[in-house]
Amino acid sequence: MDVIFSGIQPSGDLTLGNYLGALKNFIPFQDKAECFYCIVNQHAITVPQDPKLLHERTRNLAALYIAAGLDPKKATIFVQSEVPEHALLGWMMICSAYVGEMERMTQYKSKAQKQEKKNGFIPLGLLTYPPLMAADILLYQATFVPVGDDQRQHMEITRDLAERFNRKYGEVFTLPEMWAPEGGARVMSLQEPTKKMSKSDDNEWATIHMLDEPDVITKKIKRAVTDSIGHVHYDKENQPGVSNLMSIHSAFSGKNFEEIEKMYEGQGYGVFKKDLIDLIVDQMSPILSRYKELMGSPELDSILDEGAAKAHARASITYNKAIHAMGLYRK
Ligand code: AQP
Repeated sequence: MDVIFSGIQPSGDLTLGNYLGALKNFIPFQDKAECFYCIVNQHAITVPQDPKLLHERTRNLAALYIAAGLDPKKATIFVQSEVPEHALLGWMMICSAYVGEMERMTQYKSKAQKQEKKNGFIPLGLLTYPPLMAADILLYQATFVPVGDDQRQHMEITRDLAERFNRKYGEVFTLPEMWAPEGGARVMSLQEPTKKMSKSDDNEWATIHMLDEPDVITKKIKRAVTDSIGHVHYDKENQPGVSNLMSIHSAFSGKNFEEIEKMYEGQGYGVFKKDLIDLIVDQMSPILSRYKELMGSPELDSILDEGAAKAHARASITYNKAIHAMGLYRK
């Protein structure tokens, strides 16, 4: 049976990018594989976080996982810092990694630049993010990892680190495959469509959050950058804004780009944007209502307690194999 692992950082309010690139794709695996879905709070602290907010967002994200359709009876849902093997194996992975290959990671380069500009320093955790992510995945011997297209490079380094460890110390880890939605699904900023939509973007108009109320979604789509060409046409180079909106339409409507172009032939962007708003609101509203119900219920803590125990039981098996392979044990 396939084993699935994935996680999202509680580093801000989840965006449509996180939903379409990751969370939405977690759901179907529950019925055909053994699934581990983590709230990766130790990844979130690779940049400075407000402790109170981080605590709140960790619980909120768990509620959002469930509101979006994850079923704790089918999938193990847990918080990364509650399963110590993540940090323990993470350190072993750091010691197997090379500074040069970490410095080549594009996410490191862009986040490091942003942090240096914002705070005047680059947190070391940003550089060691990929080995921790490798540990997350390898602990569960995951066969598939559903992530957005932006995580491709991190998935490659995960495989490299696993292969390197296996070659040097013996076969301990399963080599995981990335699972990305068809077409790659990278949702771009609504204001700068050549940049990915990110939950830590300071421009509120750039991002649709999963928990935005319908009137907010309407305003944000209406304000989304397009162009003066005036045709609904997929051309990432010359019409990046419209192409991004078409990708979002396609993800919600299930229609391909040709079908969408035909639907709006001879019409301006107004009708297209209005339909897009309806599509997003129709699918996101039930999630918003379920989320509000869950936040007020005590159920959430027992789900996470149980999830941490199940994840720990599984992770400790791989961790023990890894420390024995590496000679990191006494008896
Ligand atoms: N714009 C996006 N399009 C498609 N997928 C995306 N993902 C993120 N943004 C997009 C996918 O969401 C999952 C969780 O991401 P994460 O929280 O681990 O970190 P991230 O990729 O760094 O996401 P953000 O929103 O950009 O967070 P911040 O701003 O905190 O860095 C991953 O599977 C990712 O591919």
